[in-house]
Amino acid sequence: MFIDYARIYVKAGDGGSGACSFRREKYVPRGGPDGGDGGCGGSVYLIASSRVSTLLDFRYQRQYEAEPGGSGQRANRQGRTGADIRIPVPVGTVVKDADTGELLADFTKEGETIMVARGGRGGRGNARFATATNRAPRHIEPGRPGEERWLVLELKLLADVGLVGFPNAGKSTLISAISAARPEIADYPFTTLRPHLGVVHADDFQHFVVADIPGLIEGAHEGRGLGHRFLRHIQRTALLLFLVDISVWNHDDPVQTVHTLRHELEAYDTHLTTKPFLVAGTKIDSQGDGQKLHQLQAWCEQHAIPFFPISAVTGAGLNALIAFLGREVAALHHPCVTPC
Ligand SMILES: Nc1nc2c(ncn2[C@@H]2O[C@H](COP(=O)(O)OP(=O)(O)OP(=O)(O)O)[C@@H](O)[C@H]2O)c(=O)[nH]1
Ligand SMILES: [Mg+2]
Repeated sequence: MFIDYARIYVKAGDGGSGACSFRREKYVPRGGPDGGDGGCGGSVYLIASSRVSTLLDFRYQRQYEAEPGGSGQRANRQGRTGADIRIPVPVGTVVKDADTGELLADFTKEGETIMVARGGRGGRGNARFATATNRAPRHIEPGRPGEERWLVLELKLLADVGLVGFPNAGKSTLISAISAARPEIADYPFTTLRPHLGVVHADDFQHFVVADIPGLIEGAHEGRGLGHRFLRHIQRTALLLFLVDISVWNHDDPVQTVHTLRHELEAYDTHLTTKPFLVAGTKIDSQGDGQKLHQLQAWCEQHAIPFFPISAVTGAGLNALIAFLGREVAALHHPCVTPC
């Protein structure tokens, strides 16, 4: 199951309390205070790991509590330090404080780590309170409580190009044709129920990552279809590729389709409509009289929007599309672009 949202509770360990004790040894009268300090409580960390790919684990475990520090001991011995907890989360996870909404982390690299709850400090033992005038203090400090809070974790896939289109537009067929990704493909709407990533080799030196997300429909922002749930996965892409089915079987107006898709993106996050985008007319092997293809192409030219007629089934137009995407992604200096 692909889970991309979770709420978890984290609690760091409380500090141990300081000890109240006096040295007692044979032949040493009035030995003086020797109560040690309490140990610090363990802290809670999140660490980005490529070994986990979804937030599924957080369905089963929602509470994470680190170990408390041990109490101080006699003979000036400090209490044991509580063990830390390190919770692995997928690379691409965004972490926020659930109450304040404050952004705590945006993990983009393997191994990145943040502390989300600091362990409480141990309290001081009575040995620390001895002064010239009070040589036998009985005062000690309790340990400080460990921090606790609720966190919201959101997984946002890291991709360079996001595929956006109505259900059945041919998004999954395209990503299967140009990468090793193998999402489900079928001629009914909402075949794809979770996002998929595919790596596309633009040439010998460059590759980029494409995200196939479940289809959008008009009214998605009101919860229709699968709603907006998956749009968070294209928020970080450098570029959007709109797929418009121009085959004879599809009766939607192609230009209106682009408007509807953009409208839905805007309703989710206005920033998405500021991203550079291009349009591909899909299924040109079945374009019939070509009327819709020409209509869409003319409209794109008029608005200076790059346009590519393609067929993911025959492979027509795919090389030109891949070359263009590769150049654009490289030009936008997206961090995902790396030499092969
Ligand atoms: N003839 C033809 N059929 C295509 C082409 N691309 C996709 N199809 C067909 O169109 C149907 C839908 O394709 P998908 O790739 O599953 O569409 P999708 O956009 O991923 O759909 P959802 O996952 O439901 O959003 C399938 O029956 C595909 O075989 C194409 O280039 N030519
Ligand atoms: Mg699909």
